[in-house]
Amino acid sequence: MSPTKYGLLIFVTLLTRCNGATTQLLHDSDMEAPDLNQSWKCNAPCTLTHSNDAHTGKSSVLVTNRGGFNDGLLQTVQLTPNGRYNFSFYIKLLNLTTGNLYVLVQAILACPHASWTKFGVERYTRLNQWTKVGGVAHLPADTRGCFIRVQVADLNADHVVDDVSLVAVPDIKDWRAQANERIENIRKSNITIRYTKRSTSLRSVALLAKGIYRPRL
Ligand SMILES: *[C@@H]1O[C@H](CO)[C@@H](O)[C@H](O)[C@H]1NC(C)=O
Ligand SMILES: *[C@@H]1O[C@H](CO)[C@@H](O)[C@H](O)[C@H]1NC(C)=O
Ligand SMILES: *[C@@H]1O[C@H](CO)[C@@H](O)[C@H](O)[C@H]1NC(C)=O
Ligand SMILES: *[C@@H]1O[C@H](CO)[C@@H](O)[C@H](O)[C@H]1NC(C)=O
Ligand SMILES: [Ca+2]
Repeated sequence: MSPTKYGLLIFVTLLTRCNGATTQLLHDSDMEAPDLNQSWKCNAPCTLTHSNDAHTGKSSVLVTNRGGFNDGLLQTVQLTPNGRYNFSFYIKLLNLTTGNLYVLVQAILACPHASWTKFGVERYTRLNQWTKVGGVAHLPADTRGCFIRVQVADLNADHVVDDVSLVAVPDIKDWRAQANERIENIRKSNITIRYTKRSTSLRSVALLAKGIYRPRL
């Protein structure tokens, strides 16, 4: 590496650090490391291999031969009890059980001493397109032995996964103040309601006006 490039790398690294709160907690989160098996594991039977069908970079992980509904890609993690985290990944389904058009995909944290934490659910994940699954969730009080998991509800749905991310999200301490401010702003601003035949329920329109309800487009 040239000195200039090296300097730039340090600069970018420092910049990322100073920006804070975005430290990636997963190992090999982009599936580019030569030895996939060092960071990623299967929950019970399944086979993990590199695929060049990548979301970013050169490779992703191909998950095949899954032995059960809950089996699939996992990585063990050490997290703060009751913490707030963002867990997400990109998935592309390569096949489905014949007759199925879509499948439920979930971003889950499983801890042996607590119930599952759901970070994201994509009920209608379709074939052959990269789909992002995940979001922010609160952790249980006991986070010993937890692992993040990519859960695909069709046993025959082989898939590739890339750009898995787990980061801590700071707690919003003054949430009440922020909520009040938001309510004030909504109350004082003019509202434009566009009524179409598709907005069937008056309740939806009312919630839409309040900025609470967002229609699925
Ligand atoms: C990882 O393990 C799988 C078996 O689960 C094997 O097929 C694959 O070659 C291994 N990959 C590496 C890089 O060792
Ligand atoms: C969670 O992280 C993903 C990946 O970095 C990002 O795209 C997404 O916007 C984040 N979600 C929230 C709610 O912060
Ligand atoms: C999914 O595709 C893989 C290879 O691409 C194949 O081995 C497997 O049998 C297929 N499964 C189904 C249910 O079609
Ligand atoms: C709301 O609409 C009224 C009437 O058109 C206008 O006088 C007022 O300035 C608007 N207020 C805002 C905050 O845009
Ligand atoms: Ca990648």
